[in-house]
Amino acid sequence: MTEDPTRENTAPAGRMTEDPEAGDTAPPDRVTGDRAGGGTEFLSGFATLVGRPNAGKSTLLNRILGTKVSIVSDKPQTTRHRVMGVHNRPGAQLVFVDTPGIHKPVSALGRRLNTTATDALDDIDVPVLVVDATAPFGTGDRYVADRLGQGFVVVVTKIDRARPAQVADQLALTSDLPAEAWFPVSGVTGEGVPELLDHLVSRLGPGPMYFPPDMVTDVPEPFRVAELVREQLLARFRQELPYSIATRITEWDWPRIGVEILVERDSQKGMVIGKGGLVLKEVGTAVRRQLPEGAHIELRVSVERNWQNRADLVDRLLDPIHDLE
Ligand SMILES: Nc1nc2c(ncn2[C@@H]2O[C@H](COP(=O)(O)OP(=O)(O)OP(=O)(O)O)[C@@H](O)[C@H]2O)c(=O)[nH]1
Ligand SMILES: [Mg+2]
Repeated sequence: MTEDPTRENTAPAGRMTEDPEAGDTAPPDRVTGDRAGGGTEFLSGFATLVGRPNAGKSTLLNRILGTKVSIVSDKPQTTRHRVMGVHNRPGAQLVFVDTPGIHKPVSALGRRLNTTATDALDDIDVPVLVVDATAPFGTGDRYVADRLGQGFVVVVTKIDRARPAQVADQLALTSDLPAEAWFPVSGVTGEGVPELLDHLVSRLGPGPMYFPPDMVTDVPEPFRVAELVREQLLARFRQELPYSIATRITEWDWPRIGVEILVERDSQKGMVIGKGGLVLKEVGTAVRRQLPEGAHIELRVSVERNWQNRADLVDRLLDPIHDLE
């Protein structure tokens, strides 16, 4: 680590639901770390996954953690928040931060996603540039790389799907970047992930245990459920509809969970409901399967016209548990 990870502002905001522009968010509670045996200092730090939309950041994070904390889809701009995931080792804690893909924005929503991603790079120990092995390294990737300073890590992912020559090309195309290490990996098979983790852990400096050892993510459960609903919808629709969808929790009284799905037009509302409510039914079933037994999910669809172009609404709608607070 190049910087002192114990300083107060090292930790990104403790809750990813807070306004990323607020700047005064509190770090996660710190738990005094058990010192590793023999008086060795506890090691900790943050690694932020950044890259173009769809590069494979969230898939990689889920693979590292062995559990789904960040939703995934084949549509760009799936991740809309900063999501933290914790990797613990004896005597060390490495906190990963997943971010929205950085892109050329065409809406207030897109601008907000970029801000969330670039803010997450402040005070981070190791930025990890995630590059898709199956999409040529281009100006979009270089734009992200230019924001990272020096000493970052390049991860070329999806190697299970790329030809060896494609992987070699990506490594060659990124070789002039001021990075410290390069790792070909697959977020699907896990190939290359242990080597990446060993490297990141080796770069940790002395620091506190930011999260208790049994805490895998900072994502609150209601937030996760809203995201799981959005993930199911992303899997079912193409073109512009995925960008028009926001989800929010309207009731959280286990086992009763109310989720509102927001779209931008009446025609989209019909599509999301489906013939005879079929789409909603399938979405509810698929989400319920990922929750503890007994969950009762009620889905409702509303229209919030043109919300992704209205900065005031974007701020509110991007916080799926806004109404619970
Ligand atoms: N075959 C293969 N597919 C992958 C791999 N990593 C990601 N994918 C697929 O690539 C698509 C995008 O993955 P995500 O993890 O959502 O990408 P992301 O970078 O988080 O995307 P945004 O959140 O939109 O920025 C999904 O369809 C994934 O299943 C991989 O290692 N191998
Ligand atoms: Mg993502």
